[in-house]
Amino acid sequence: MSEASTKVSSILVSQVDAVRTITLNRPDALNSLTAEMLVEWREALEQTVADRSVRALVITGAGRAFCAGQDLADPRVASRGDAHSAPVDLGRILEHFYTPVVLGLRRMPVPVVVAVNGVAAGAGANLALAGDIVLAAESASFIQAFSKIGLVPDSGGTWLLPRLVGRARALGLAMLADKLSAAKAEQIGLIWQCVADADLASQAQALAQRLAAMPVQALATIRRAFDTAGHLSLEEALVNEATLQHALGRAADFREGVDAFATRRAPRFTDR
Ligand code: T3D
Repeated sequence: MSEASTKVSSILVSQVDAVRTITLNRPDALNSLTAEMLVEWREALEQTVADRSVRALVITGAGRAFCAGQDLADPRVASRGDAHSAPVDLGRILEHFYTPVVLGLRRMPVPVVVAVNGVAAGAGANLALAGDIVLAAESASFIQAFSKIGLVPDSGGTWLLPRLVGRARALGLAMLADKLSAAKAEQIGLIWQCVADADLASQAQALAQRLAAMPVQALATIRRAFDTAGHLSLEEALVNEATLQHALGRAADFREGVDAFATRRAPRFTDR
């Protein structure tokens, strides 16, 4: 008699109307990241880019955690700390497995809502913060766990944290690696909003549905303009804004938005 085995994917993908949801799905390991999971996450992001029916993306976690960062028990991507075993090249691991996910989120042509349902630690915290609008349940928390194991914040942390909360707070978070509550994360501007646990999923979905009905090409361009402006002078930023506005001003969504305003009707945006 043959035994049927069902492979449970570490990444779940679902869709309601134009809102796709990617759920990190290794709840027994606090959704900590294995090589296989990072590849599946990257593939799910690539499929989202290719599917023009998607106009907003939600990222969340299954179970009690959002993501505990790198799976420290996965020998393919984590050194066991054994002095006699050959060290794993963490730089290579980051470039190969993590960077495509960070850039995939940051270059997504539609807005990205992250619903942080529980603890987000290490790379799990910084992948959450790579989203455009980050909601967190009251019971969720953020930990820049890297310094506890002798590493620097990765997955974009060194770039993101000072931009989000300023150098003083970024250094405090990264060096001390203390657990930051969702309420405090909202208070210091690390995330958009802390919401009641019971409301997280519905609020994230409602927000994503609202964004999906907006001119998403413009929303993705806003993200890109903010990311770019960080290293531009005011003069250069003004040039960049003119370039972006030049392109958006020729897009169908701009005509639709202005016409809808003038004729007092609800707009129907289609660009992506
Ligand atoms: O390739 C590379 O290594 C480079 C990339 C690095 C990127 C990184 O993300 S480095 C940072 C890695 N993450 C961490 O250091 C976080 C480690 N985990 C924790 O600090 C805590 O577990 C949490 C704060 C996340 C949660 O605490 P708590 O008290 O709610 O749960 P717990 O009891 O500590 O953990 C529950 C189980 O999950 C436990 O297993 P057990 O005892 O039930 O069998 C624990 O070992 C496991 N677990 C938690 N985090 C990880 C993990 N297993 C593997 N990897 C983890 N990251």
